[in-house]
Amino acid sequence: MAPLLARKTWSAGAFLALAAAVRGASLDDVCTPEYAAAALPPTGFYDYVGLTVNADSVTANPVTNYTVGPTDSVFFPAATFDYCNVTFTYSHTGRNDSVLLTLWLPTPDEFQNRWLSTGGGGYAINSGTGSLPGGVQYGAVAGQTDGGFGVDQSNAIDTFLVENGTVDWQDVYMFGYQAIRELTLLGRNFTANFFETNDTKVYTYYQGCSEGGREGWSQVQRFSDAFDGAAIGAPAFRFAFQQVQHLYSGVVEKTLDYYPPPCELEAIMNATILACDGLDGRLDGVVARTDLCTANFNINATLGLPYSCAASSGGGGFGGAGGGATTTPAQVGNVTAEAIAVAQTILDGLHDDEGNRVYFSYTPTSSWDDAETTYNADTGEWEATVSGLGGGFVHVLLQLQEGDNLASLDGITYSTLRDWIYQGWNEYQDSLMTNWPDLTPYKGAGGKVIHFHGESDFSIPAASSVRYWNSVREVLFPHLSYNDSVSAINDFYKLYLIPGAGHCDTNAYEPNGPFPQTNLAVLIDWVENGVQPVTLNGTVLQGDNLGANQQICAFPLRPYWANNGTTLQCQYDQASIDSWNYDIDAFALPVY
Ligand SMILES: *[C@@H]1O[C@H](CO)[C@@H](O)[C@H](O)[C@H]1NC(C)=O
Ligand SMILES: *[C@@H]1O[C@H](CO)[C@@H](O)[C@H](O)[C@H]1NC(C)=O
Ligand SMILES: *[C@@H]1O[C@H](CO)[C@@H](O)[C@H](O)[C@H]1NC(C)=O
Ligand SMILES: *[C@@H]1O[C@H](CO)[C@@H](O)[C@H](O)[C@H]1NC(C)=O
Ligand SMILES: *[C@@H]1O[C@H](CO)[C@@H](O)[C@H](O)[C@H]1NC(C)=O
Ligand SMILES: *[C@@H]1O[C@H](CO)[C@@H](O)[C@H](O)[C@H]1NC(C)=O
Ligand SMILES: *[C@@H]1O[C@H](CO)[C@@H](O)[C@H](O)[C@H]1NC(C)=O
Ligand SMILES: *[C@@H]1O[C@H](CO)[C@@H](O)[C@H](O)[C@H]1NC(C)=O
Ligand SMILES: *[C@@H]1O[C@H](CO)[C@@H](O)[C@H](O)[C@H]1NC(C)=O
Ligand SMILES: *[C@@H]1O[C@H](CO)[C@@H](O)[C@H](O)[C@H]1NC(C)=O
Ligand SMILES: *[C@@H]1O[C@H](CO)[C@@H](O)[C@H](O)[C@H]1NC(C)=O
Ligand SMILES: *[C@@H]1O[C@H](CO)[C@@H](O)[C@H](O)[C@H]1NC(C)=O
Ligand SMILES: [Ca+2]
Repeated sequence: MAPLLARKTWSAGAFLALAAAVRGASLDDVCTPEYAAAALPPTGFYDYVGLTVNADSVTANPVTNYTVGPTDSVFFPAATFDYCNVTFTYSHTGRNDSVLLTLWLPTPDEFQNRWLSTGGGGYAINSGTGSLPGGVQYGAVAGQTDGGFGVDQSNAIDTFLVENGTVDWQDVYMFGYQAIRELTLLGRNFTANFFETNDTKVYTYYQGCSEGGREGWSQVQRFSDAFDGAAIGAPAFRFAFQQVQHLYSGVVEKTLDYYPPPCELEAIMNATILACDGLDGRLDGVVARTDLCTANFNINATLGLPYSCAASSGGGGFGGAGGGATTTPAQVGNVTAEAIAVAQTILDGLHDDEGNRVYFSYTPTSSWDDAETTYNADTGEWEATVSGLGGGFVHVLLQLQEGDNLASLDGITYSTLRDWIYQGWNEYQDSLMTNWPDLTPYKGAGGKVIHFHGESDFSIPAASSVRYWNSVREVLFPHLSYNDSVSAINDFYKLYLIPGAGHCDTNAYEPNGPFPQTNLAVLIDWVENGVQPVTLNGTVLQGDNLGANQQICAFPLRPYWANNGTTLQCQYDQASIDSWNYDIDAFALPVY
């Protein structure tokens, strides 16, 4: 007998009729608050996980003909489907809190025994339902959580302090990993009950990018049964390093006392892409080999290059560091030695005042987002911007002051950044850092990971993902040769660098590059049919080649277009592999 039969609280006759027929039922038959409430996990389940679902909170309504266009999302292809929109709240037993889950259920005839957990971005714990269609179109119930942050679900950092000086550890840990775990446990149990899967396995998946990528890793690193498969993009893990490094570009500008107009840095980037395009064997506007770009292109060559950008009325935007409208004057000039020095120092990565390496930077084809200066209309000068992602971390989580950013970068040296990283690493090692390299339990349970990262990512360095993949490889397979360890890690965890892609997105500056839009289909095939991906399926999602298919090489193999740019080869290139390794010697501990 299905577990829900024992728990139902209303008319037994009506319920039994529905339950027996769930697979043949229509959406309208089952998409009701009563039916959904009956599928909530049983009381014993809550005792075990320390959660209490509020049965009175359940809502459910059918939604028909929901449509995703071919380029509406980079994370899943076009689809039109009906779904059941279910929400309910739960609390932690003994606490008086309330966490809201939102679940999108496929229709009974489309359900394929799958559950998908999803995450957010920035300091958001979810993507405002933007990630849920990716599950439903593959026959999965897709879920997200508000982490208990309520109105702050899109900016959880607002909840990380009780008051100045007092950390709200419950909220930090919910954000760190607990909320996604609870989402998965409750969601897949609800799914099994709702669709009466009985003893049939409900495959459990994850999809997320950036902060959502960190959230995915937070599960894979902790729970053997986290997921059967996870598709994880550009994770914001190694959190203290990742957040503080957002401040580095501004500190470089302050230290060198030069504040390049954004157009000047964009001109350097454009010239870099142009110069490096062909190094991968194909002139297509995509720099598939940023390592060859770093090795062969000297940005000093851009000295004197004319640049010109029109004035902007700031029509679209408010915000910016100053909080005002982003009105900027026309920017016309020639690339200066000062701008090149700023750019090169940023590319070299953060070193402390003694010259020891603290972290690494973006690839040279990445747009200079962290370095983007702010125009001060009062002085007519460009000024360093204080990155909110980095400044918020320091202000709130290190200095324990309510608010959302540091007031300025005055007095901050490279060694200050080092010390902030060390403090954040130390204090949030078990909650936010998320770079535990031992994946033995997850691997042992048969879990799979597809990890990808745009090679022109301007917000999380691509080298961050390479470093973690290498850490896992070395920790799990210390006694194997390099090639054997690559083969061993590839059996459950594959890393793909996406040529030309930006941060969790396509890149307007390199429009002909692919994006792995069908990752969930590839992952499902790996998990359920044992088809381990070799290259990763990619699709061009903009520009003249819209819709074209391109395959993406698995690291450490690197792309090269042979036969005059017509044939993709995934090559073993020792110099390229080595170029992703950095000796972080500013700290005594290893940095995984
Ligand atoms: C699960 O069990 C219920 C009750 O015995 C039955 O009606 C239903 O068809 C079963 N579902 C599956 C997928 O076998
Ligand atoms: C749901 O929870 C109940 C009670 O702990 C358990 O018996 C059942 O196996 C769970 N189902 C799933 C799919 O997790
Ligand atoms: C959904 O779209 C299909 C095809 O356009 C149409 O036939 C159907 O009536 C629509 N259903 C609803 C409920 O709008
Ligand atoms: C889903 O349900 C929630 C809670 O009732 C509601 O706020 C939201 O508007 C619903 N969404 C859709 C698309 O029906
Ligand atoms: C729980 O919260 C509710 C409303 O937010 C309040 O009425 C109730 O007294 C609280 N219970 C406890 C035990 O704090
Ligand atoms: C950089 O290239 C893009 C096209 O990829 C163009 O729109 C932009 O104006 C260029 N910027 C500069 C400063 O030349
Ligand atoms: C670029 O030019 C600067 C200033 O002339 C010089 O110090 C630096 O060494 C040059 N960099 C490279 C990589 O050639
Ligand atoms: C930029 O350099 C060109 C020569 O290459 C020169 O003619 C022009 O005046 C310079 N423009 C500015 C704004 O300095
Ligand atoms: C907390 O700190 C912020 C920033 O330092 C300050 O503006 C605010 O007044 C303080 N709040 C209280 C309640 O002391
Ligand atoms: C490692 O594998 C690559 C092919 O992936 C091959 O080219 C290389 O020679 C191998 N290295 C060793 C030491 O066997
Ligand atoms: C690969 O991507 C193409 C579009 O580029 C798509 O048509 C195809 O279904 C995808 N294959 C898989 C296995 O998802
Ligand atoms: C190589 O490809 C370019 C276009 O990318 C074409 O113009 C050129 O003729 C080709 N060369 C040969 C030898 O086919
Ligand atoms: Ca190219």
